[in-house]
Amino acid sequence: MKLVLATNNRNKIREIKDKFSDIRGLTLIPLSNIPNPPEIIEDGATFHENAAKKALGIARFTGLASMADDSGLVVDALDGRPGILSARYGKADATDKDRNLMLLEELQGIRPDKRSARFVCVIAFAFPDGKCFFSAGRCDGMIADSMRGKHGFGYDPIFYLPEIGKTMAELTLEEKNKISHRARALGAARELLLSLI
Ligand code: ITT
Repeated sequence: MKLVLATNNRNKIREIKDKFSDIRGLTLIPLSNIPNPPEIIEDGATFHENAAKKALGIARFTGLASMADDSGLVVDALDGRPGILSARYGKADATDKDRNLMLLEELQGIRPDKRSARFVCVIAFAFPDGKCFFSAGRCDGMIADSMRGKHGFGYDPIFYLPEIGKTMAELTLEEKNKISHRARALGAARELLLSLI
């Protein structure tokens, strides 16, 4: 079975490949291998809506099954921000580091017990006929008071896991892929994939 990964985020692709590489009979096709894919506007109101838009848009365009990931960081003290806007939080030309520093600034003076946050990931599988299936995962933690760690991407350096005593960016890919929101969502998605192959 061929499955197009409807994402432009190379870090997501790495994590997905690491999780699915052992599935026999599954060929993962990165979006970069598809000539002139349509631009998908992520204007949905939820992670589910945006994941479905990305997966359906690419499934219809390629005529192949497609999988998309919509994910983000939900911070309780910020009423859920950045949430679905995680990739675009802050200034238009902001880097991951800029976004992390901005969040730390926004949470300055907030006590540790009020710094709870979670990563959320929704995976959508879509088919050219318009059928769409979802799986979701979350990972709970808190916002650290500084950036730590060199692995991962996005908000990993400021996402602290109290039970492990490290930020997500201090975990190797293998360690992150045991506990992350994406790993959990992919675990459920895997069952669906296996039933389709
Ligand atoms: P695609 O839409 O092409 O998949 P994207 O990066 O724009 O790529 P999203 O719209 O789903 O993806 O935004 C997800 C953002 O949430 C991502 O850019 C990070 O800032 C953050 N994020 C998601 N998962 C993360 C993770 O595992 N670690 C750190 N940050 C993460």
